[in-house]
Amino acid sequence: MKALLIIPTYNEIKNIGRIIPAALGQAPELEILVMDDNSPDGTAAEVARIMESEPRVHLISRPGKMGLGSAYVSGFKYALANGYDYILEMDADFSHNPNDIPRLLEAARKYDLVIGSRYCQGVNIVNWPFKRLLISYFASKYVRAITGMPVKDPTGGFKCFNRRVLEAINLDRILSDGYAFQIEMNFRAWVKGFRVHEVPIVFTERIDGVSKMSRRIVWEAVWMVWRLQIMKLLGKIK
Ligand SMILES: Nc1nc2c(ncn2[C@@H]2O[C@H](COP(=O)(O)OP(=O)(O)OP(=O)(O)O)[C@@H](O)[C@H]2O)c(=O)[nH]1
Ligand SMILES: [Mg+2]
Repeated sequence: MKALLIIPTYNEIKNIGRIIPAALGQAPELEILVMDDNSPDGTAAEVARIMESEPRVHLISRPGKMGLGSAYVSGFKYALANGYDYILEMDADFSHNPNDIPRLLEAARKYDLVIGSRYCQGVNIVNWPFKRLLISYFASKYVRAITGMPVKDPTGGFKCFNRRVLEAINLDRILSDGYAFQIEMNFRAWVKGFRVHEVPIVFTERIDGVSKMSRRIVWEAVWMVWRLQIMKLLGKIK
């Protein structure tokens, strides 16, 4: 069984050197692909240094900040081309706890898409301002109300795909980039009839490094769910 953990990075120099060993320690068969967008802080150089002694780490450097969604799409294509069976997503900033990786992989034996969920056992978020928590929580309700997709945490970025799912989805047709990207991947997998499952995780606000959250990313998600649902009704997503 080959598993690839994709970590997108933009200016994560304070986290990358710690998150890589923390993740590699979770499973002997796990490899890592860092998707870096030419971080000005030298994140890619740090990854290259780690790679000198760690063959389980891979790096793709893009010329500039091109967005989270397209970073994942490039990573997915790399994973498919290189024969990985399970493809995981995780942030670099320790918001996702690497210790949860084995539970995601375990569930991925039975399900096609496993989502680490902040909202499947109450609300599991540490250190978020109340306003941000409210937006995220009601966003998840909103997505469900519009699309009917039975996922409690549709915007989360800690998940594990079986390669079957990524093979079935036309990755060149993905429309969205920020939080909407996570929604869209879940939606397309669910519409195709794949088994989607959530496992509870605790999400912790980043301690080091700078957030790339923006209003644009939130608004993209607000209208994207309508676009996705309308495309489904028109038979353009099936
Ligand atoms: N390659 C690449 N990675 C990105 C880009 N934008 C964000 N990332 C990475 O994607 C992950 C999630 O981004 P964050 O900035 O943590 O976004 P967030 O979790 O919504 O917000 P905070 O945790 O508050 O910072 C982190 O590992 C980022 O470094 C991008 O344009 N390109
Ligand atoms: Mg984060």
